Amino acid sequence: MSIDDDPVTTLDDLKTDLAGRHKWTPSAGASVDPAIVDADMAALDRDGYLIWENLLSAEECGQIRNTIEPWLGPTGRNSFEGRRTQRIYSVLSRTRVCDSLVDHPRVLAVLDRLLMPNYLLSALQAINIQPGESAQLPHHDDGFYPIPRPREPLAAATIWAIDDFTADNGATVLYPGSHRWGKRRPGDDDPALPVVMPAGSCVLFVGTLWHGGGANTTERARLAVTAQYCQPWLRPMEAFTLSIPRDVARTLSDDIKRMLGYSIHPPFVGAVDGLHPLRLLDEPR
Ligand SMILES: O=C(O)CCC(=O)C(=O)O
Repeated sequence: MSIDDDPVTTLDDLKTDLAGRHKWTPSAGASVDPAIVDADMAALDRDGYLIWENLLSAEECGQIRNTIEPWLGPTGRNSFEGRRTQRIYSVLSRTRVCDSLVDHPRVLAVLDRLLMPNYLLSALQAINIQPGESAQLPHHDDGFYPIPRPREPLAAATIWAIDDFTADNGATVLYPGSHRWGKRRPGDDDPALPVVMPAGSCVLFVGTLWHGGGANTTERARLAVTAQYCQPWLRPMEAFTLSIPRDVARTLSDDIKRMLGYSIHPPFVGAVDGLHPLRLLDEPR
């Protein structure tokens, strides 16, 4: 074959994976029964969110709490972060205890269909809403990207309840169906749904769904962990390739490595020196 036998005449001709050594592989989501994923996708399309109850055991929630609680300190810098809300950013660079939330097969099975291959982890944060906190400003998570609505979601979020979520302790409040709205914002007449779910459960919603943290009128804090994901051609909220040393990255699951940015949106987005970024992890330490 001559070097002239492979002409590229349109951008579509460049959509294939150029990687030789590091070919794309299916995610852990491939282990989930496609009929189950079909049902999840139907709920997501209709409502903009879906809830999975009791994915984590009480022991797993306890382990996450014990790891995170000692780090809880200052409260938010504005009312969006929450003046009575404690946030731990970049959880992935601090502990391995939440990895199994980030690459949970049920989550990845949905993301595999919702987003383009090699979607990225955009944030991994713990959010502890303390007593007396008021409701957060409603927002949609991909609203930080300046692309007008209505449109397909550019991102998706999971919020994992580490405490029981109740209607009065700060459970996330969703506006069902609002993922289809155009420019408008939620008003007083729009039905708002507090995501009441037991500890260990997870709500996943698309980046176009309006939502916010709820008011906490109880005497106890509400702890959650949120993992957020975005299209592979967007800039994630947290710069994980800068915050996670390569020695740590080498120890992570293939799915998490891919979601941190050790992957490519073909043909070149995310490349390092023209090559696949996973080569950085192959190099001698
Ligand atoms: O903590 C929650 O329930 C939601 C928080 C949230 O949506 C955010 O901070 O962007």
